[in-house]
Formats: sequence, structure tokens, C-alpha cells
Amino acid sequence: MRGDVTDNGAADEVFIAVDEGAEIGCRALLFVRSDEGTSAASLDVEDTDLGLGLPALAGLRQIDGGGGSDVIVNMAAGASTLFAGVFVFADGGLEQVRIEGSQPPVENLFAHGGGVAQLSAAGCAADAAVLISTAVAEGRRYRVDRHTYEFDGGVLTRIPALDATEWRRLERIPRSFPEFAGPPFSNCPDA
Ligand SMILES: [Ca+2]
Repeated sequence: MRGDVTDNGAADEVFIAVDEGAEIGCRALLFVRSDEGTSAASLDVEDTDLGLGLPALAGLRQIDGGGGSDVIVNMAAGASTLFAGVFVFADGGLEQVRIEGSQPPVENLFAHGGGVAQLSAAGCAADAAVLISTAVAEGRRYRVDRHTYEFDGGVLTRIPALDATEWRRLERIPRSFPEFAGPPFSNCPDA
């Protein structure tokens, strides 16, 4: 995959390398190679399952509102939910965006998908904010909870005053709430 992650005006090469025989922490790495050098970030946590075609590059988008393109990586999969991480280039290196209040085993991961009982989604809101949303079946409709996070350095910090809850029928959710309309961050600006 190619894009200007380092924000130096030229396209960088973005790729993942997996070596199942390497030490934990080094078995899966994200690389960004620019004219000026190569940066890496670990995609490997202790219980990472490398056997399902993951981690995998999911795309480049402008998520934090500035600098280079941001890298979306599908990191883990549940029964019907994918978990993505976001990596930004800052201070000369690749860093995984952290999510305030998130906990292992899905620490700093954005859930997407689900079944008829519950759906999860993540996407962009105005002013470089990020929405992390869930839709939970309640009778014939779904309760949609949308939480807004803003970047504070490399950490997404929740803004409780912007929490919002609405109810919709399932088929109306993607039209009403764009973060549910496609893969994680697909409503964010093209990088
Ligand atoms: Ca950026």
C-alpha cells in the first residue's frame, strides 16, 4: 500500500511483515518506508493470533485532522467483529493511537461489526473528532450510543458532554450514522 504517512510530500511504502518464529512483540510489524528512512511499530501483543490472515492493512485515511495519512490495520477478529488499530506518524516514528479507558484484550482497538443483538462502529466526526458507537437491540429498535473522542497528543480522549443516544430501526442505522455504513473510518477524509 502507498501513501504519504510521513507527510514529506512523497508517497511512502506501507507494509506488514509477519514472522511467527520471532519473539513476542516482534512477530508482526507495521513498516513505513520513505525516502528518509524506515519506521516500524509492533502489531503483536501477547495473545495475538497470527493464523487468520491478521494483522492486515485496511487502508489509509486522515483521522487525526493533520499531518500525514493515518494507517488502519485490522488486528484481531472475534466471531463476527473485527478489531482495528490506527497508527499515526508523529515525532519521527509510527505510534499506535491510544483510546482513553480501553482495556485488554481489545485495548486501543476499534470494534466493527457484530450480529443482530449488537453492532459496533468507529468513524470520523467534524473537527478531527472520532466517534465510537454501539447499537444494541431493544425490542424492535436499536439503541445507538455514540461517544465522541478528541485527540490529545496520541490519545483519544472521550468528551462525555458530547455523548448521544438515539433509537433507530436496524435498516436506518447506516443512513443515520455514517460510521456504521462501511469499514472502520471509511467516512474519514481520503488521505
Ligand atoms: Ca494524520
